[in-house]
Amino acid sequence: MGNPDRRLVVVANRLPVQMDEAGQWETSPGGLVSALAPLLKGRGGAWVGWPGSAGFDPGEFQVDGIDQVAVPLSAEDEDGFYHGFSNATLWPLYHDGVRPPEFHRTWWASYVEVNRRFAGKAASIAGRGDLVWVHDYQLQLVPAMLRALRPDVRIGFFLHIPFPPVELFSRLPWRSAITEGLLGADVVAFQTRKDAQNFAASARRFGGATGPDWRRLSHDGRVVRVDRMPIGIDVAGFHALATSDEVRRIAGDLRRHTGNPRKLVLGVDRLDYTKGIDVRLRAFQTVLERESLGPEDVQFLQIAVPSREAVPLYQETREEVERLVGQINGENARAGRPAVHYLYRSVDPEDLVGAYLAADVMMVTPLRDGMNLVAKEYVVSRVDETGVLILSEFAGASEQLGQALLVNPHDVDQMAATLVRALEMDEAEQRRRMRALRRVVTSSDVFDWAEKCLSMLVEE
Ligand code: GDG
Repeated sequence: MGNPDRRLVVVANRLPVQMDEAGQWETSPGGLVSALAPLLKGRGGAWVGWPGSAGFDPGEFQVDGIDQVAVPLSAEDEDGFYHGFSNATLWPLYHDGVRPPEFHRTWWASYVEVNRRFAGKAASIAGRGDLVWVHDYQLQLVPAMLRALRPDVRIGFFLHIPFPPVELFSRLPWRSAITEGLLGADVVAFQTRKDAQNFAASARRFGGATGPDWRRLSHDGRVVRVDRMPIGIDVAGFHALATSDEVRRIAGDLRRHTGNPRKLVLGVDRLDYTKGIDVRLRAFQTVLERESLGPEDVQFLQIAVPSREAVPLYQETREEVERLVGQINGENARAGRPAVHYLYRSVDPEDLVGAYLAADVMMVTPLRDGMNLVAKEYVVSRVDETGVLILSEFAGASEQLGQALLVNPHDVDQMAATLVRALEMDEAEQRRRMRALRRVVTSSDVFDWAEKCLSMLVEE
C-alpha cells in the first residue's frame, strides 16, 4: 500500500480557475474540477496548468484552498502547441480522422518544448513520493519527462478523448515518442476498454512495450498498468438542480414559449465538427419532410457552445450548421414558430438542466467522442423516468448506455427512422429504458471515478 500522506499534484492543460470581471480568481465550473477539489483539499497538493492567456504569468497562488501553479505560454506556444499540435493534429487524428490531421514539424517542436515546461514545473513542486496525475492529449509526453526528472513520484495519466486504432495512430510521424511518453506513467487510463486496447496495441508496436496482457505492459523494466476508467458526472448536483423549483419553472416556461409542441427534441454540444450537429439536423429535416410534421408537432432546440472560434475548421462547421438551421426553418417554420431553435452561446446550469427536463428526446450523436457527459446529464436529470436518449455508437458512453437508442451518426436515414421511433415511443418503454440508464449512470459518479483512479495509482 502507498503512503497515505502522499500529496496529489494534478497536471492539466488549464488551471481550474478563471479571472472574474473584478480581476479576482474564481474556480471554473465543471465536473472535473469539482471532483478533484475535495481530493486536493483532503490530501493537500497543487494543480499545475496554463492560466489561459498568452504571455500571462501569475506564478503560484491559492484559490479556494487549492495551490495553483501557473505554466506560462507565449503567443507562439499557443499557436504551435495548443492550436496547432494539440487541436489540429491530435484532436482530429484521435477522433477517427473525421477531419484530416495536419502534420507540421514546427508544431511538434513546440509540443515537446511546452510538455517539457509542464514536466519541469511538476517536478519542482512535487514532494518525495507524491502522486502526480496528468490529464489529456495536450500532455502525453509529460509522464516520461517527469519520470526522468523525478523517479520517486507515482505518475498516473488519464486520456479524456478516444485513443485511435493502431491503423490510424500509425500515421503520426511522432508515434514512438508519444507512446514512450505515455509509458512513462505507472497507470495509463482511458474512457473505454477499446481505447485502452488501442493504446496497448500501439505501445507494443511503437513504444517497445511487451507482455501478453494489455492490462499490464512491461516497459523499461517496469510494469505499466493500463485500464478503462469511464468518467461519471456529479449525480447529486444534477439531481438537486433537476428537482429544484427554479429549474422546473424554467422547463415549463421553455415548453410554453415554444408554443407547447407535442414533442421537443434537444441537442447540447460544444460547436465542434466531432459532435455531428449538421448530420443530426439533416435527420430532423428528413423526419419533418417524410412525416409531414409541422412546428406544432415537433421542434428542435440546439444549444451550441462556442469553441475554438479562431480555427477555420470550426468557423466552417458553424457556417454549415447555421446554413442548415436557416434552410430547415425557411422550409418548415410558421411565423412566430420556428422548427429549430438555435442558441450559439453557453447557458447557465439552471437553463441547461431546464432544457434537459423540457426535452422529450435528447439527440447525442457525435461522430466520435471520448465519453460524452451530456448523455449522462440528461439521464440523471430525468427524475420522472420518461424521455428518450438517442446515442451515437461512437460515443464512449455507448459502452455503458446500451439501453439508449443507439445510432450510426453518419447515417441520416437510420437517425431519422430512430427519431420517429423515439417520438412515438410509449411511456412504458420510455420508463423501462430510462430506469435502466439511470441505474447505470447513478451507480458511479465523478467522485467515485476520481477515487478509483487515485487508488489504482496508490497501489504499487
Ligand atoms: C471532453 C471529451 C468527455 C455544455 N454546454 C453548456 C454546458 N456544457 C457542459 C455539459 C458537459 C460539458 O459541458 C461537455 O462535456 P462533454 O463530455 O459532452 O464534451 P467535451 O467538452 O468534448 O469533453 C468528452 C469529457 O471531456 C470528459 O472526460 O466526456 O468525450 O471530448 O458537462 O453540461 N454547461 C453549461 N452551459 C452550457 O451551455 N453550464
